[in-house]
This record gives sequence, C-alpha cells and structure tokens, in this order.
Amino acid sequence: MRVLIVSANREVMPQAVVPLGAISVAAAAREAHDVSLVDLCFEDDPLGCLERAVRATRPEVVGLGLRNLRLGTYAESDDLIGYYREAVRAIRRATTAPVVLGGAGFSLRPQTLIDDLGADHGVVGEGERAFRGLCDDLAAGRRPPRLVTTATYGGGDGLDDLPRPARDLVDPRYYERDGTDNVQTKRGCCFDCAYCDYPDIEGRRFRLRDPARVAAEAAERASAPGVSHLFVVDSVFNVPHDHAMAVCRELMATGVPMRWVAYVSPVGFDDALARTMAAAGCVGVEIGSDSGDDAGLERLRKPFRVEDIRRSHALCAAHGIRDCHTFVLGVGDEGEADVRRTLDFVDDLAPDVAVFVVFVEDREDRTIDRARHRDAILRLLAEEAPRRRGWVVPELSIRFGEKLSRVAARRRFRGPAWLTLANRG
Ligand code: B12
Ligand code: SF4
Repeated sequence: MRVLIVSANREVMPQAVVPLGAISVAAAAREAHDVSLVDLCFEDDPLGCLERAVRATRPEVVGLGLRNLRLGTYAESDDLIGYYREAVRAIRRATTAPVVLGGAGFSLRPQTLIDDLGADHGVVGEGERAFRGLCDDLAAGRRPPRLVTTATYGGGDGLDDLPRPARDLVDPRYYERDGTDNVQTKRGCCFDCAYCDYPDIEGRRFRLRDPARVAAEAAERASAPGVSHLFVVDSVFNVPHDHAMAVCRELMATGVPMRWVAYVSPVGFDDALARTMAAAGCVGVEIGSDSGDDAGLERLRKPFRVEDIRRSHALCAAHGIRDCHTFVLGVGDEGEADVRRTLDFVDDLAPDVAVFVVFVEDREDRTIDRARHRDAILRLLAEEAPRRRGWVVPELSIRFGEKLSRVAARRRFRGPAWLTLANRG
C-alpha cells in the first residue's frame, strides 16, 4: 500500500533536529509497504508543499508526525496546534485516505489531539510496530482501533530486530546547518522524577540495543558527508552503567573518530565512565540537575543529591567534557526563595552552561499544575541570568534565539547549540 509519512516539525531552535522518529517509522513500514516521506522543516510554504506531496504520491494512508507541543522557547503551544490543524486540513484537501497521528508530542495528549485535529487514527508511543500493524490492517481491509500502541499488534518490544532508521530519506539541509546527526542506544527510563514525561513516552524499563550495532550505526553516521557531531538521544545515556561502558568500548573499536553529546544522570556517573566516554569521543553532557538543594531534589524525586551534581561537574572538568545543566523551576509550589537557593548553587558550581526552564505540564492525564509562582520566577531570572556567563533562559530569549543561531551559522560553528555557547566561553 502507498504510505506517506509527514514530519510536520518546523522548529529550528535551539537547532533543527533530524526527524529520527519519523524515519524510524518509515524504515519499519517500508519492509511491507511503498513509503515516501515529506519533511516540512525547511519549506517556505509548508502547507502548500504538503498538499502538493499528497497529490503527487497519491497515498492510501498518511502518517502525520507531531514531535513538539512547544516551541524552542518552551512558549505555549496554541500556534503550534493551529498549524497541526491546518496540516490535517491540507491533507484532507488532497486525499480521502485515512490520516494517522503519531510522535512524542501526540503521545502526550492522544485523546485531545485526535479529537481536536479530526484524525482517523493515532499511534501512541513507539511507532515502528504499531504503525506497520495499522498499515497492514488497512491494506487487508480490516478496521484498526482509533488509537493503537505496540501492544495492539502483539509481538515484542526489543530494539535489535527493528530496521535501522531510513537515513536516505533525511533532508541534507539538517547536516548543512550544524552537522549534527542523532543515534539511540536504548529506550526507556527507570527513574521516577516528579514532573518528567520521558518514561510516559518511552516506558519505565530500559530496553537496550546491542552495543556493537549502536557503534556500527554511529560510525556510519559519523562518516556521512556533512556530519560532524552525534547527539545520543537516550533519556539517560549512562544508566545502566555497564551498557554505557560497552557502547563506549564498541565506539572505540570502530576506530572512527567521532564527537558526541548525551544526557547523563549523576547516578552512577563515575571516573571510569567519564574517562571511557571521553576516550570514545564524548565532548559534552547535558545533566538534568533540576534543583540546587537537597530538599528541592527530594521534592522532585530526583535519584541524587547536590553532592552528586558537584561530583559530576568535577568529573567532566577532569576529563575535558563540557557540561550543560538544566534546572526545571517552579514545579508545584516552588517559589522565589527556593529558586534563589538554586541560583546560588549554580553560581558556585559554575558549569559551562546552565539552562533554566519554568515547568509546564503537557500530559493530558496528569494533574501537576503549571508553576504557581511562574511570573515571580521569570522576573528573578530576567534580573540574574543576563549577568552570568553561560546562563540560558529560552523563554526570555536570554542567550537563546535566532540572532545567536545566525551568528553561529555565519561562523560555521558545528554541533549542538549549547556546545557552541560553551566553546565560545
Ligand atoms: C533528544 C531530544 C532532544 C534533542 C534532539 C537532538 C537531536 N539532534 O536529535 C534536543 C536537545 C536538541 C531537543 C530539543 C528540543 N526538544 Co526534545 N527531546 C529529545 C528526547 C529526549 C528524545 C527525542 C528522540 O529523538 N527520540 C527517539 C525517537 C526514535 O523517538 P520519537 O521521536 O519519540 O519517535 C517515536 C514515536 O514518537 C513515534 N513516532 C515519531 N514520529 C512518528 C510519525 C508517525 C506518522 C507515527 C505513526 C509515529 C511516530 O515512533 C517513533 C519510533 O518509535 C525527547 C523526550 C523523549 N524521551 O522522547 C524530547 C522531546 C521530543 N523534546 C521536546 C521539546 C519540547 C523540545 C524543544 C522544543 C525544547 C527546547 N527548547 O529544547 C526543542 C525543539 C527542537 C526541535 N528543533 O524540534 C518534547 C516534545 C513534546 C513537548 N512537550 O512539546 C519532548 C517529548 C521532551 C519533553 N517532554 O519536553 N530535544
Ligand atoms: S528527568 Fe531524566 S532521570 Fe528523571 S525520569 Fe526523566 S528522563 Fe528519567
């Protein structure tokens, strides 16, 4: 059956990201179907482009990938949802084929979005097996449920029997901009941090890829034209520790030089791992530190304490790895006094980069409110952040925005945006 997959994401802040989810789903679907992909990221007239692509490919099913509910600044999502609504309308103008929604953003609000956008079906969570099963159903004249998951179509949830992402479908402009490609070594997160929706998207149990396969894919990507950096997209790269070690050893065994960054938790990030990661090409880590005092970390159910954050920072410095710490402020009742303690802590820590975000809830079925003291916290950040080197507040465009990206592009900086900031000093 003819399948058209649409990557609707147009966000280029903090940087444009290769649509790994959409190309993973495309790779699985094309084992049995005739798959094309249209990526709207760099198109001047995205809706016109979409309508033309639908008319040209005459699909029998259209999969619309919705990665983000928020803009790069974390601003509210009304405009974005309006754009997704328009995208469904553009598809409907050109075909009567069923429209299937999927992607991380969709999976956080499946019921709301499928109704709002008026789509026929939705894939919640991982798409490889679920979208393939849904296409098989439609091709055989069966009527799939409105919302499907991997479990709808039985089978396992292992990652090694999935095909590699369909990189041949990626728009080369991603690499021309900043040279960053992406790879995944596992899915899931076993931690239970209070506000975090990553386990909702990927599952609460780690599912690991074979380290040798990861390394082969990474080496291939690192050697691809225009690729200078890899972003390891795992929710947490360094847990389980032995898997992270094994991936690093396999990366070294490929003999291909590469530069990569990953999300790291202070849990289990020790000297041996930091050393091995650096030897395997790791040039930067993003750490979800979140709060600068133990009471705050406990409230957020973070599995570490401030001493662990300090130790992680010292390990990065010792092994030449840049560090970027994210702080999620204002969860629930957290107020200005708590935030001041965190800011004092960051002052003292002096990481390469610190990113401050005021919490917003995106899941339709959760009750964690938006930050009650949001405005006061933003006022405080507006005063303090501009004076500190490496402090970034996307929502207030402090060291974040298109102007900075244009400077980076003009000077031909390569790699993840925060790394550019760290390297510029
Ligand atoms: C790594 C990551 C980043 C990296 C990306 C680096 C890179 N070069 O790739 C960086 C740090 C740059 C980043 C930035 C942003 N990110 Co981000 N990111 C992630 C993360 C951790 C993993 C994404 C990923 O690649 N996963 C691996 C792929 C294989 O999975 P996937 O995309 O989910 O795809 C699967 C399914 O969703 C589904 N699927 C996907 N597409 C389709 C299409 C169809 C048709 C179907 C049927 C199914 C389907 O099947 C796929 C395969 O199983 C997720 C959180 C998470 N754990 O999922 C957040 C996440 C996607 N990001 C998010 C956000 C908000 C952003 C930013 C807007 C925020 C910011 N200011 O930094 C920017 C936007 C960047 C952009 N240009 O779009 C949100 C999106 C939802 C929301 N709340 O809006 C998430 C879910 C995190 C969160 N809860 O906040 N991100
Ligand atoms: S914040 Fe990080 S460690 Fe905590 S649950 Fe989310 S992904 Fe896991």
